[in-house]
Amino acid sequence: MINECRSEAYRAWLRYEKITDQAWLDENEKWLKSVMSLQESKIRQSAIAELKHALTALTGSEPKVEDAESPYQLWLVNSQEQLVSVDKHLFDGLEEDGYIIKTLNDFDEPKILIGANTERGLLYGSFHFLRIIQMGVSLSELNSKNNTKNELRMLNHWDNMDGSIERGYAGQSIFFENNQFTKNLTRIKDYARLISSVGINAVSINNVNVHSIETRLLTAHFMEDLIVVAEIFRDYGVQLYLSINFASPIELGELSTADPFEQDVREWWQQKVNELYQHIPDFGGFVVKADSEHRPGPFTYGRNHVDGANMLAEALEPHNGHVIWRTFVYNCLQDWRDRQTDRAKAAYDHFKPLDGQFKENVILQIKNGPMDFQVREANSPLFGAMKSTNQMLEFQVTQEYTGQQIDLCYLLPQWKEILEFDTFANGEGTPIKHIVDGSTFAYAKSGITAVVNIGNNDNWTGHQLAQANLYAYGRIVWDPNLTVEEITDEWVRLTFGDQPEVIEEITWMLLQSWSIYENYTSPLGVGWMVNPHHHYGPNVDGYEYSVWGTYHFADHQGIGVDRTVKSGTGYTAQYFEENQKMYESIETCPDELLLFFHHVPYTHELKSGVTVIQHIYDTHFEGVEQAIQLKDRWYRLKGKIEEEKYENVMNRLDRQIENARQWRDMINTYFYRKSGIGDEKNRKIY
Ligand code: GCW
Repeated sequence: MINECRSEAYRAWLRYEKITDQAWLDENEKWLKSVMSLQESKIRQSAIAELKHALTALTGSEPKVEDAESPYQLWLVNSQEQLVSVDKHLFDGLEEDGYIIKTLNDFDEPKILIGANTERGLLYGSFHFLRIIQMGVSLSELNSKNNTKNELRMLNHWDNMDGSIERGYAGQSIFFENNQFTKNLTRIKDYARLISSVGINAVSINNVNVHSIETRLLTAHFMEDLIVVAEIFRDYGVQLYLSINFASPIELGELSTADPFEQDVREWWQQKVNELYQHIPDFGGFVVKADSEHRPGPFTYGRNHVDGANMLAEALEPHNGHVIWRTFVYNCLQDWRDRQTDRAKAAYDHFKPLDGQFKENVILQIKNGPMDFQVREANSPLFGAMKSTNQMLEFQVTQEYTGQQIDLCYLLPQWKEILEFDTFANGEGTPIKHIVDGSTFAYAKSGITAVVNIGNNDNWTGHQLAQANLYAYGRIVWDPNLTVEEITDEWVRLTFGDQPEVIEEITWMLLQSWSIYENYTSPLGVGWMVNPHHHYGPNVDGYEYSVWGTYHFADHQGIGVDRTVKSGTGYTAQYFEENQKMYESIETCPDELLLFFHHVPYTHELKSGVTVIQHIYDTHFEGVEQAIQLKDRWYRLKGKIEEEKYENVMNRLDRQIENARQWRDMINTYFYRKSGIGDEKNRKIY
């Protein structure tokens, strides 16, 4: 049963508004009255439940579900099934999760086929079919084959068992409260539906910072709960993973060491893993943050990442489980006086030399940038740098550094840029998307993951429009070749319906929002300048004299981090030659990353002809104007969209404008005072 009586906002992009286009219904409704399916797998039941629920809502009448042919049906067919009337060649070229949606016009009373090799494929095909309907496409000539590019399409939750969420901006955890699992399983099921509708097939449910209570997730104490949650996800084709504490054997009081070279320790993990798989045979594996930001790891015992990861991999291997080992490893106790240590270099320096030594079932999880999910930073040079080690990409959907779901910041354009970035790892034309989909170096397993942005707020994401980030993430990971425009258009229509003005305004707002946010925050790729700890709002020197390795080095003459080989930290050398050259020289380094790679005088002229200092002033004044424009645009939608959604966004836009003003004035004032150079346009600076 699918929850029907929830708010519009809760239903997100699965709201299935009644179709009012009578001409479309006259032509197509005949296919929406009967679903034929011969099998009864759990995943199939999820697909059928969705179709029933959605078609009822969309057309006003409930379709029959039948196991025999009748005119004009919707057919769900797995290629394994013996269904004589379907030509088996139609399935040619379909991969594991792929599906075909085709109008079978050689029948007198044509059918629509949703076909796949797996039950999961049928579920994805069903969700896609429902999207097609809502996009107003005629059903009479459908013919599309759709394979995903990424095997692993994952979400990481940073949820703690006390119910809090690290970097969560949409309420509390939907999994945990008071150091227990929640009793609200319906919400988890609705979440499983939501994410499987965009193709997500794996989730880790607890924070990568595994504290003491979460360490016990591996014990019998929580096994029953894990089994239940795994089952809810399984019915939607989603595999369950856990983040683990490398020091578990010690913290659970069972051993005195966690040294991966100790036989006791290895056996301990094997036994834990065996127990888990006894109860959850399709368990995905472990996500591991080790020797990173004070988390325990193999370094304590003089071992390295290979030793640590391979020990866990050995335990998981017999069960087809995976170790997802994070590369977010750097010195978080840096001396700010030391200008040679460069946090951006750390992941590459730690991991590149280990290429080829990890077991087949280890995947390195690499953040998109070498620093930490800034509004703009360079792409990690690790992508493609390890030919013989499985790699996956980590994005951040939760808006830690991009407005915390108070400010609007639609991240799809950023992700698209990153995925298309040419690494030159295998010559020209080796974009990051082709590294992490495994095609360039034939990785055994790879894909994309992201820190998710949901919590138990009624609308899931705090900011109504932040739902777009979750939707877009799933869709771009399914197929990185989709365009920003296509995905955005889908989300807007599914969530807000098809009034042209509504579509136009919201699309504009989403597509401008990343650049607006960048305009009023830290300039030209230098990053940070945020308030320490919570990371919202401006504080130019908040991290300047800290241990975190996150500096801008502004003085009275200039600003930026010199990461060149010639005169700086030498970071540029981590890229393949073409990119190395591009970033090394001020002439060819793209302006938007200028201060990430170079320290320049305020008077340095950008390619636009404007000086750095003037650019800072211009973008910060403009950013506030643009934030106000966002509000003006939204105001035009009053009365045209559902009240609760309207108010939610309006309220946040007011806070965004306030935040933007704060950024503008602090940044402009700071740099005016540092540089002594005034604004050419004489605007108000304090
Ligand atoms: O972005 C930083 C966050 C930490 C986070 C860490 C990580 C889970 O500020 O809150 O810890 O990265 O990715 O491990």
